[in-house]
Amino acid sequence: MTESIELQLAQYQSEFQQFIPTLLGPIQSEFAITTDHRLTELFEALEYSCSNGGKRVRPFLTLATFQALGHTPSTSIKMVAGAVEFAHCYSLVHDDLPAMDDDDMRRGKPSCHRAFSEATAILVGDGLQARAFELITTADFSAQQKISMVQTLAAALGPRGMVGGQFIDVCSVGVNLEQSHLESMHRLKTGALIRAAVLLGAHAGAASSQLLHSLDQYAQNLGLCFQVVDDVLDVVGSSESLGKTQGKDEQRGKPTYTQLLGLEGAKQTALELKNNAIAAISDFPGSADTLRDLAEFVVQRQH
Ligand code: GRG
Repeated sequence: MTESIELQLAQYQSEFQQFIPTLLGPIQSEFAITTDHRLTELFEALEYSCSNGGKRVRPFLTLATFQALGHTPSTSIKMVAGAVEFAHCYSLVHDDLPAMDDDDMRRGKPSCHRAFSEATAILVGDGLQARAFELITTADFSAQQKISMVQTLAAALGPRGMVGGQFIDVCSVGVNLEQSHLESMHRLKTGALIRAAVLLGAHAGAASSQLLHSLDQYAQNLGLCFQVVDDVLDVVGSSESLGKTQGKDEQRGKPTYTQLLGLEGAKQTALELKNNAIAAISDFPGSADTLRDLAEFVVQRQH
């Protein structure tokens, strides 16, 4: 992994931070004759939930895929990338709720329902998800490209994607899952959105069906790799570096790769998945180097 991927990500993190007001849009809407001042708090909570602390891997993947296809980043692809991150932030806000993972910390600060209220956190999640789709529809791509992006993201977030994976996760506390079941849960819960991040970049970049297939293989391997590394970090990381409670999965009796394969087995699996991801785009030119570096980053990350 080149050192520059970390620098590139750091640069993108600060760029993303500055772009948040544009992504959220103004409080005023065509529906409100005058803006109710209470909406200010909702917007504060929305901004809080997508502000600093995130690695921004998913939107960066969208941009890197678009660039791998030979395009220069535009405001429109940045809006699509923002949509991907908003969908991710929604999932984190809802995942932290008492009825889900019940976590008080996220990205090194109190989780949304702790900083505001449970009702606000539910609405923030719903609001971020809706805004994600609005961002895609207002970006400057063809109608067909936007339909493909909306379909891809909706499928990734829905019952056959992240929500389905989360449901299996919630039902699996204290259950010993076989590896194949653990894998399909993670492919849905975490993998589906990472896959969508890449596929949205591919649709925006008008990838041919052959390139789309290679990028999809890359994304599926990377998505699963990301969650295997997450399981490893839940064991070896610290709450400080993770920005959330370490050891939570084990505490709650959740099935994980480390529990199933041991720490070394899980690390080995992550490496194999990373290698498969990179192999899937071996025919791509140098413009895909950022995607290769990102795969290395995912497996070597410390938080
Ligand atoms: C619909 C009520 C309701 C709930 C749905 C959507 C959902 C609950 C749960 C999503 C599942 C989830 C949160 C998976 C975790 C994926 C994961 C590994 C998150 C951490 O991602 P990072 O490391 O985080 O990229 P940062 O903070 O860097 O963005």
